Amino acid sequence: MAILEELRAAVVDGLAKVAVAKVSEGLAGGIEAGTLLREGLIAGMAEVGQLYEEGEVFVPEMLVAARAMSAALAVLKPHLVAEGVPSNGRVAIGTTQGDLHDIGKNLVAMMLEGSGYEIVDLGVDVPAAKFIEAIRGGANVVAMSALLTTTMTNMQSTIEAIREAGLREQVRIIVGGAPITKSYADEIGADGYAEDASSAVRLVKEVLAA
Ligand code: B1M
Repeated sequence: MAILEELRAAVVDGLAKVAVAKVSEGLAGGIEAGTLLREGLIAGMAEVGQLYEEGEVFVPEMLVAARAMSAALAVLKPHLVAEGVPSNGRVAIGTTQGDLHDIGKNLVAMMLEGSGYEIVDLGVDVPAAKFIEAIRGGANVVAMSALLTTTMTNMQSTIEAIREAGLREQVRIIVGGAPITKSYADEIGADGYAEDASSAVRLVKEVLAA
């Protein structure tokens, strides 16, 4: 369908107004919200993720694409709810306590949202208690971001607090951010590490399937 292809292309090219218009056009033309989500928005973000991994686009293009996706998703959301399109899972995401960097975290959240996950964005400077509250509220995945060597250690104390609260078995915990490595994630007992936003989408799918 031409409209789905145009919607996908609008996301890839980061054209928010076009993406919004295509979603409205699609809905008016009787295309189901779930189809617009999967074959337009998610397909577009998947392509952007692929282009990023191949070095064909960089963070600015990815941010612009994610914003176009978010703008279109805002129009689509009430229709998705009405159609009862199931969420792939609920992800509580936040930057660890003491850390105010949120550009990367927002990018990860937008990519996940575009891939069909429900996002509980806890913001920046998030204490362990807030992650715990989100798990009690039904989050299946906790995604923590840290950009400072001084705040990455709070990932470990958060995991510890989740364990002490007796909730470790019911949630998958993944981590990312510039100073984080796979070996650090293993050392602190996280379930996974993602280097960038597109691999975070793959990782969430993997940990939920495990
Ligand atoms: Co700050 N800062 N900063 N800063 N800042 C860094 C991180 C730094 C490396 C700069 C430097 O010195 N070269 C340095 C950290 C040094 C260190 O700890 N080793 C630093 C410092 C020191 C500081 C302050 C302490 C400076 C000061 O006040 N003296 C201060 C700390 C404030 C605080 O947090 N308490 C500070 C403040 C700030 C600003 C507020 C000015 C601003 C943040 C604005 C904002 O976020 N709203 C800022 C910025 C912009 C940066 C740099 C320049 C850029 C960060 C960024 O947004 N990158 C950064 C230098 C750098 O990284 N080159 C720097 C783009 C973003 C898309 O990438 O966040 O890495 P990134 O996210 C990626 C991946 O890491 C991954 O996916 C994303 C997309 O691909 N990812 C995840 C991220 N989170 C993930 C979570 C996941 C999975 C993947 O979940 C599973």
